[in-house]
Amino acid sequence: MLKPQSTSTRELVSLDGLWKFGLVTDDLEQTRPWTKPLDSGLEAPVPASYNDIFVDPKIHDHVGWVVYQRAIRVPRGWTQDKYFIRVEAATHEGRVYVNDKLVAEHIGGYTPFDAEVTQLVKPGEEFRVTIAVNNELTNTTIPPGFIVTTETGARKQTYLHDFYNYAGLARSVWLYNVPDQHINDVTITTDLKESTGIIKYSIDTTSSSGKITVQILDEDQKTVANASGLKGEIKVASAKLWNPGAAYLYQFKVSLHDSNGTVLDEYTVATGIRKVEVRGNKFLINNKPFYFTGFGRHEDTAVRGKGHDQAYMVHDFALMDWIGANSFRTSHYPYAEEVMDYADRKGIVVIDETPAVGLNLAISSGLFGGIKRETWSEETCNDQTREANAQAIRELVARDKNHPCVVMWSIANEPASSEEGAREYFEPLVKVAREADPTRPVCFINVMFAKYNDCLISDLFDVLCLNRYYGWYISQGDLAAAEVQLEEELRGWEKKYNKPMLMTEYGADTLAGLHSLHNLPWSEEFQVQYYDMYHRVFDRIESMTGEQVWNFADFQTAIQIFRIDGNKKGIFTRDRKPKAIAHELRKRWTKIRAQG
Ligand code: GCB
Repeated sequence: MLKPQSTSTRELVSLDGLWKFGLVTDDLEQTRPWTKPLDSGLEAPVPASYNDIFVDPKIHDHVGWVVYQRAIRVPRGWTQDKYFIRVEAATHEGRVYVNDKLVAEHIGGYTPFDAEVTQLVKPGEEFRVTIAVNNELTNTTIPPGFIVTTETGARKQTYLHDFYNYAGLARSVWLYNVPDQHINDVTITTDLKESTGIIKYSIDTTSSSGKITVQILDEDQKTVANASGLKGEIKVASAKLWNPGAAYLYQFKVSLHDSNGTVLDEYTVATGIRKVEVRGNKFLINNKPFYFTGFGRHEDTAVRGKGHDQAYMVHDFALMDWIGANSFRTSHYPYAEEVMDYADRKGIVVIDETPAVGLNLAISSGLFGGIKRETWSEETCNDQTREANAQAIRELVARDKNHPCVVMWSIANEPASSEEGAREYFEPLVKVAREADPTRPVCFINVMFAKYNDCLISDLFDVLCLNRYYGWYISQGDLAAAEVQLEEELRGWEKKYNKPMLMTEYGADTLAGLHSLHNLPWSEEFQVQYYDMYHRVFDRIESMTGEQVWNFADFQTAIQIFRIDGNKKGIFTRDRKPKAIAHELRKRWTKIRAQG
């Protein structure tokens, strides 16, 4: 799944902007809205979630299909080429129609897919494209959800994860071409042997006779190595490494030639040479122990919902740099590809997560009292759910495998890992992840109910990633008791597993501007005390390998009486203003950063 790119042989046309937009309130197959121009009078921006754009509650709370439509012209020069529409994300199911014809279907809301247009429309011609998007979640989707019918007969989407079910076309849409004979895929892994960087690569093309050459360019555009053939190992002497906080990117430039040496296709992958390894209870990047500081985040802003926004992206990274963070987790789904490219360039370390969240029927938005049913059963998360989860892992790895910023895959957040059936569900998925990428560590994110003696799957993974809320959901407000509980538990994990241990979530809801002398939960003072307590404990535990606070910023959730306009555990408010804790974290993390 190579990201569309402009090269000497490829072009791309942005389809971002306003599209005609409409809700589908009757059966999609009966009404066939793609067969005619949409006449709802509505236009929706792409990229953006549609929910908060309009003021109509019917749109905000819609369950089912919506449609986006616009006209596109194929550039007249594309006579020798194949051309596609790339949808970077349609949450959670997308169908692309070219005029009256269905050309692509994709389930999974956060990974890209293509619709080929070549045979249907000639260069120079205009056509109508309709993208239908469905936001429904069921027991066999990832993430899962349940649709209920209320007393009024309305259909309502319920789900177990703690962020609003924003939907639509939240990322870019492109029209792009590739030459008839082209480069299909590039896979790059890197290693280190003393000061020599090793780049292992393999290339897939559609050409049976074409020849491949590879050129490695440094940041001054100087060629530092060459290779040829579909597979190989390239040595870069005295390599400049991709390091956390100090990114260095080589350009891995692939050319496909015919037998006369004429270039048929070209594609370039930004490549950071670095080595990631788990050794004992250490997480090593370039042979040095790495301590994660940073965040669990969300793609979430006012009005746009999950819509990708370059201004917020750059601003958020600037805030992460200001506060001294070196990493984040893409909680709880793959983020826009632009974010991964930017993290590569900025030297930010990423734990890359699938959308497998809410696989735990005992929890509702971090609180107990979810649906009292077994999580792993025929009626709930079953073999089909697991297959959707496997597909989400494969698609995530296929999309992000070449990013140096990605140091670990997280295949699920807080599944019911102590419930019977968890091992049967996860063992095959760990295999899928390791087959898709044998080079990176694999983790899952453990929930507070599945402690070291209860969790049935932790031994399958490389790193222990824990979300803990002592002092918040447990021993609410009592930080002295929480400190004892936290330390006891971390020591228990350390003794049993002796693996690198990472706190991937810990936090307290905090209303910006609420102050108290009495350590009152929800006050800014309490949030400071809460984190102070956790950090005292972490500093006493040898195998702690990092701390990612929950959450970078306040974010929107489904309606819950314990959420006030969303989750307020942000270090920053939803509009990115610092709470008191931001200044405290900055002191700690800039010190850790300075110590290297
Ligand atoms: C969790 C979840 C996260 C929630 C958080 C909370 O454990 O992983 O998605 O937002 O708790 O604030 O309750």
